[in-house]
Amino acid sequence: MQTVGILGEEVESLRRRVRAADYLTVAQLFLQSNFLLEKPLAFSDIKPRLLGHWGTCHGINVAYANLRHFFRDFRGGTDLQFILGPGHGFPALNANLFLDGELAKVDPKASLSLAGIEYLCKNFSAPGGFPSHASPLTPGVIVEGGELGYALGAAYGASLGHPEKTVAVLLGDGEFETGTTLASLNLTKLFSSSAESGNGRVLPILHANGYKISGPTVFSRKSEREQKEMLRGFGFEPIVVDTDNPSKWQIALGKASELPAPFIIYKSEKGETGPEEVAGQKVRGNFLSHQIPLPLAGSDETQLRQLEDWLVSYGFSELYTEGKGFSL
Ligand SMILES: Cc1ncc(C[n+]2csc(CCOP(=O)(O)OP(=O)(O)O)c2C)c(N)n1
Repeated sequence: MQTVGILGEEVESLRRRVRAADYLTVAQLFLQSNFLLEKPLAFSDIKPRLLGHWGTCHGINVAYANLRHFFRDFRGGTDLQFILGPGHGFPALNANLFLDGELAKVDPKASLSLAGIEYLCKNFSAPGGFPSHASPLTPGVIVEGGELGYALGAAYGASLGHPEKTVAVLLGDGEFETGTTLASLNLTKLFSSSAESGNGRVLPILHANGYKISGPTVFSRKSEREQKEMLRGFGFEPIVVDTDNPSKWQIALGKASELPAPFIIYKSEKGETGPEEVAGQKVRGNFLSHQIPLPLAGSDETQLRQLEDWLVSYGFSELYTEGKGFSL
């Protein structure tokens, strides 16, 4: 088996990258001004209409950062294509495309500067701006965000005839209840990624955060043994990662790269790194984190301060300095 040695500084850099993406995700959801928190957050800094999805976003940022590190830095630029099933987690994808400079290639206003951060945040989920979900306007997108179900099938399709490519596809455990996704599991029986096949590799990652919009998911209520047996029955070789720890992620990606039909199950808490409890209700680790976890941030002092604490927790001022840029 291939072992992946990951240095302390790589771990630190991955953590910084995820913190930056998380901060920019939350800022897109809530802020219309005061993007660097230069003064205490005020009601006037909050967008008048809060529209977007938080619960899935930290997991997207973790998966994206680790895939990027493994394939680009460790694997020397292997051709990686990333497909996001839960396209409602678009602020996370948008944050990553922004940090990678991919957004600025098609939209120069999204530069890696305060003006670019303002542009990103103000225009998220705003009329004429970035849609709330992944859309055809998103650089590189081949699966839109609005309708769950097609990501896994699209991933197999994208790898056909591209032996150089690995297609990593992040699926939601709610998405995993759609007929389309479940039927697509049969593709392991129709698809080969052997050297002779001329196809690339597909790496499904199931983001099992336990909840969909308004309740628990079926997959995450199965025992781990049942989960693995289900996937083995379809021809996959499951690997479980139950943390956002970069070392464990890099090891899991190393293992996956050695298997013919790997399938990563990523167990997380829905809304991880966000508020634990809002107005007396459990939000983190619950479906209440699915969309906007602090819906009254623009009018309720307690929620506004919770938002401020949440944003401050990422330590963005250590990651970005105006004039110097990002240090990730
Ligand atoms: C086919 C389809 N049915 C329903 C919806 C509405 N919907 C949007 S997000 C969501 C929950 C998705 O849950 P999951 O896939 O687990 O994603 P996550 O928890 O990571 O947000 C649902 C049901 C949809 N977008 N597409």
